[in-house]
Amino acid sequence: MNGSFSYETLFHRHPSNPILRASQWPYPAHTVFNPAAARLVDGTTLLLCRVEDRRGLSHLCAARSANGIDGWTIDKEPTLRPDPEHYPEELWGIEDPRITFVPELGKYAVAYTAFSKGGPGVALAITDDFRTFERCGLIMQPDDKDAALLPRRVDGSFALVHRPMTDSGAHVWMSFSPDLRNWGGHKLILQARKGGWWDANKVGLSPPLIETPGGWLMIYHGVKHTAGGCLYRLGLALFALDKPDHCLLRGDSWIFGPEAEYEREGDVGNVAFPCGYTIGDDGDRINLYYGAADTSIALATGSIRELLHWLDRNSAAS
Ligand code: BMA
Repeated sequence: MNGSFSYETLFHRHPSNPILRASQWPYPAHTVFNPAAARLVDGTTLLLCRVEDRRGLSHLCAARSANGIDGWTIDKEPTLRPDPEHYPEELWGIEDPRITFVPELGKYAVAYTAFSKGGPGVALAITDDFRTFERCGLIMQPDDKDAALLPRRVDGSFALVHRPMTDSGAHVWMSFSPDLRNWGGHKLILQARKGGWWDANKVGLSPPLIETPGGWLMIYHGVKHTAGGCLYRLGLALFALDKPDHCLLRGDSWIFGPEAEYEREGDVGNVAFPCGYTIGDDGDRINLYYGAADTSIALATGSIRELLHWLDRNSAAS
């Protein structure tokens, strides 16, 4: 390393960050963070935001914008509330959604964390308008979170990326289902590293997988435990297109981490936690929406081509 050495910047923070805060909400909200994202047919950017109230419990609320940056129209009331009467697993709220458009259904699948008495598990709901939702209930029992569906079947089965917590740590798994309700064929697809690594002990999917000609690109978060608390940062991995449970490449360094003041300070400092992205008309620009310090919502943009190029040059084949 010489004095001119510097790391590449793959994601650029938007100058108007944070782009959404609780103070903009049309009803009382403590914090807004960890949003799922989708680009609707008319080009509107929809964010399904996690909103925490002053009981400490979360629900989901949709915000829509023509340019994905400002001019947000926020639902006047919670869009998807926990429904513990019918779904007891939602007793302590619903959190961290991820949206996948599934052409076969002609609908969006929203995977989210349901916070039950038994811990956090993965729930799934289907919608075509983000106004009414058909719940599938809990599809992965606690402790499990950080889940997203793939947009199409793999060898005849739907595929779900998720992150169960086990005695050996928190690693990323893929499971398969014929009907979105019964799940099996579980495969460990990305393991947390050990020791001093930035992604030691705990990794999880961040936004849903990104389909590229070279494979499924995964942006994942790694959690480093330090004397000063946890650090949430992002890394890259690539999985085979026809075998998405097979990891082709994994980057060594993190590519994005908490640096800006709004990521460093908040309810949970040192957290940059994306749950969604949109892709620009050129098919390359990626708009990454993330929760900053569990307090507000921020945007960073990058190029899928550059992410893949970086991964080619900065990974050990897995
Ligand atoms: C993770 C998730 C996220 C949260 C992060 C930092 O385990 O629960 O919702 O943003 O911790 O607090």
